[in-house]
Amino acid sequence: MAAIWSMGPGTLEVPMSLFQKNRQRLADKLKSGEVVILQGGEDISHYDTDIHYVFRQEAYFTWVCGVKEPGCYFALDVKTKKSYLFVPRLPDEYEVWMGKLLTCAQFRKIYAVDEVYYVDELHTILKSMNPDKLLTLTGPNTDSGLTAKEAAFDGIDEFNVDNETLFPIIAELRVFKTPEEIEVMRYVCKVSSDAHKQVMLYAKPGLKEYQCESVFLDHCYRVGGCRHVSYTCICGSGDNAATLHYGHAAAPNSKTLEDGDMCLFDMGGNYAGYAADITCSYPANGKFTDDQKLIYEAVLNARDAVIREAKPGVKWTDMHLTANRAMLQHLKEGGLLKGDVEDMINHGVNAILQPHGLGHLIGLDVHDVGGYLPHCPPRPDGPLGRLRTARVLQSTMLLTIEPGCYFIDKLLDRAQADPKLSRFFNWERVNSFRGFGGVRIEDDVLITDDGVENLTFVPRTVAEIEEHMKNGANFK
Ligand SMILES: [Mn+2]
Repeated sequence: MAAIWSMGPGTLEVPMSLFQKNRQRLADKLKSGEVVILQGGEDISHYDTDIHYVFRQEAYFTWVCGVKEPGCYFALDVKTKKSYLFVPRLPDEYEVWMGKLLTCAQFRKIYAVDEVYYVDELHTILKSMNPDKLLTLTGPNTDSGLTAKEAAFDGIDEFNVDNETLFPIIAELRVFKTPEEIEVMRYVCKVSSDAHKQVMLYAKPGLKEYQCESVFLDHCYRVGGCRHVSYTCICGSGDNAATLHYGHAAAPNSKTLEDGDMCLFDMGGNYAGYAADITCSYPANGKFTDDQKLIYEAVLNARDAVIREAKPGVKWTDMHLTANRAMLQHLKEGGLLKGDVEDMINHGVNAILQPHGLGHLIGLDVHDVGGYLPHCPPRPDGPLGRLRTARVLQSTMLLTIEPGCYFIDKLLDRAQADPKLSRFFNWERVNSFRGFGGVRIEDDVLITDDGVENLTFVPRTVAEIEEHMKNGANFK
């Protein structure tokens, strides 16, 4: 029987052939005589205690083998195309506290790798392969500024180690999703979309933001088998919706939803390591005011413009500006802005109202790798430097499209004080939106041969949202 992983009936069965294919794609890019060695994630304890964070596997490690346990290594011999998993040799006592110890043969079957050994055999087995080069993985994560942790083990200095070849190759491969990976992304986006729809039905004035968060977590886990979400849920209502990374320790989604608030809920489930990242914005009471509708539809126009125009060959930086133009035009028609839209962009009005980039690559990391690899367009100077990639779109890339419009006091004050920016705003109108918060609309989309496939299925128009919040209890 083909090896699969799932969280049980009703959840997606992920075939281990997904990871076999990734290994094949990797081997095809490397030379005979090279052996890849990756080190998986380790269990991390809460400070000095014996309590651990729920383990999350490192994403490159997941990409090559899908292994869920901590403390492992993985090797791929390019000459033979054979895959090797190395698991920790755990003491008998483990069985008393943690359950049955799996044998190497069992691991081999579960993960459909060619051979399994214990980590203490790693050095000997690698020696027996007699590689010309041992390829380790290290390189910059251009979103976090951190560095991928290179494999290390006793005796590695006896090998000819090359830590430069692998990183750009494997990061580039991760940018392009296989049909098997796209199936997992479809699933996790559907589960996350349904969870957002449940929150939308539940939300009402008087509830806490974290109560809405808990409905999302419940649906993702109970119905979709997603033990993790991809990032800390951002559940801002009212003015909190203008805090881009709300929901952190000092602002833990703890405000009460008020009648008249907009909600901006940015949440995504995670299944088999694959991330969703979806944002819905709607009135807490289920009915848009004219002002809420104006801002919402400005952002929706931006999203629609990108969905219309995104396709292979198009630059992501151009899509960002397409979104900005559509939004600024709508705000101008709504009386918040004045002047020429191109002029506004040249002076940075777009970055006052939407300080972040249009979106990002998504996959095994929510801000997925490959945004600025050496062969790609470099990070632009100036305001476009905020974008997480400046790449040209290609088929089978997966990205988020997430335009937004926020009323952030600090940025509005800056614009008001700067004559070059100030002249584009109708301040009487704009100042009446201070405290409004903001709107973001975020979809996860696949670039196809001639456009995009949207993997997100939530009510998006004003009419759809109002209908769902009023009558959506039996949604499918
Ligand atoms: Mn996002």
